[in-house]
Amino acid sequence: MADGNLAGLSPVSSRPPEGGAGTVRHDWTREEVRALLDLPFPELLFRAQTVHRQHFDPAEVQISTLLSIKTGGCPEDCGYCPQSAHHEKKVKAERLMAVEKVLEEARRAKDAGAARFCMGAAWRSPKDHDLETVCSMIEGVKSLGMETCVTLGMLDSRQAGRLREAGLDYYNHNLDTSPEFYGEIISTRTYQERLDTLENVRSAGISVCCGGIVGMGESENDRAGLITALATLPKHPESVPVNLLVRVEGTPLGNAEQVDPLDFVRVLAAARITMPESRVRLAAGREHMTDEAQTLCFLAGANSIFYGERLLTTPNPAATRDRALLDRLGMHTTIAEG
Ligand code: SAM
Ligand code: DTB
Ligand code: SF4
Repeated sequence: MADGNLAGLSPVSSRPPEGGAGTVRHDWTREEVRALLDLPFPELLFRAQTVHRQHFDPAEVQISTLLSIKTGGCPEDCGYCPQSAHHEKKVKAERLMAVEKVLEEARRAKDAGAARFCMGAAWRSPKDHDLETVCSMIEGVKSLGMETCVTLGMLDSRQAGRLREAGLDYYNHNLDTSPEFYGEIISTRTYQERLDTLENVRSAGISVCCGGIVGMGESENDRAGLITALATLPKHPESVPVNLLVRVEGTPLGNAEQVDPLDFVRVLAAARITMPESRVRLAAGREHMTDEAQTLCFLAGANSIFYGERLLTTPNPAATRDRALLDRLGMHTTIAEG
C-alpha cells in the first residue's frame, strides 16, 4: 500500500529512518522508544508520517463500530472501567444480547459505512455456553460482509480455536500500560495472563488487536514501556488501539489528570514508527478532543477510528461530525479490508 510519494526524500538526521519499507523491527528497546517520545515535535511527526507513507495511503482511515453485547457487572477491577462491579458507581449489569438484536446493529453500522464490527463483553473470560452465542453472532456479522472483532476477556487455546472456527477475524485484548505500572490499575488479572491470551489468539490464526490507554497517571517511561511491550511481541498486532482515558465519575480514575493532547499525539507517533505495518487506532477519548488535535493524530500515523455515537458505554463523536472532519481533511474511509 506504499504510495512512494516520499521516495528520494532524505531523513532529517544521520540515523536511518525507522521502519523503512520492508524493515519491521521486533527488538525495540525502551530507551529507543523514550528517545522517540522526546524528539522535537516536528521531527517526531515527520518521521511518523514518513513511515506511514511507506506502508499506507496517508489519506485513508479504517472505521470500526463498537457494540457492547454484554454490559456491566464485570468481576475484574480495572481502575478505568465503568463496567467493573468493584467500583462505587457503575453501569447497570445486563444480560448477553440476543443474536438477532446484534445483527440489527451490525446492519446499521454497515449501512453507515463501517468496515469492521467489534463486539465487547464485560467478562473475565467467556463461559462455554456464552461463547457459542458469540460464535453465532460472528457468523451472522460475517455473512453481512463485514470484518468481525470481539473482546471477551481472557481466552484459553480451545476457546480461541472455537472463535477461529466461527470465522472470527480479530480479537481485541489490550496490555493497557507498562508491565510495572499495570499493578496500580488492575489486580484481578496479571500482565502475563494478558500475554498468554494474546499468544492463544495468535496460535489460533486470529489477527490481534492490542493496545493500551494513555492518561491513567502513568509516566512517560510507562508510555514507552507499553509501546515497547507491543513492538517486541513476536508478531506486531495487526491493530493497535491507543485509547485516551475516558474519565468516568465513580471509577478510581474518574479524576485522573488530563493529558496534554500533544503528548497523546506523541504516543501515536511512536506506535506508528515502531509498528509500521499495523493499523494504529485513535481509539477512545475523541469525544472531547478538538478536530485539530485529531488531525495531528492522523498526521502522526493513526489510520483507524471507532465510528458511531457510542463506544461501549461512553459517548463517541457523532458520525456527522466525523464525516465532516474527514471531508474537511480530504480523507476517505476503507470500505473493506482483506
Ligand atoms: N472485558 C474485556 C477485557 O477487558 O478484557 C473486554 C472489554 S474492555 C472494555 C476493552 C478495553 O477497553 C480495555 O482493555 C481498555 O483498554 C479499554 N477501556 C475500558 N474502559 C476505558 C476507558 N474508560 N477509557 C479508555 N479505554 C477504556
Ligand atoms: C479498545 O481498545 N477500546 C475500545 C475497544 N478496544 C473495545 C473500548 C473503549 C471503551 C471506552 C469506555 C466505554 O465506552 O465503556
Ligand atoms: Fe471488565 Fe474489561 Fe472493564 Fe476490565 S476492562 S472491568 S475486564 S469489562
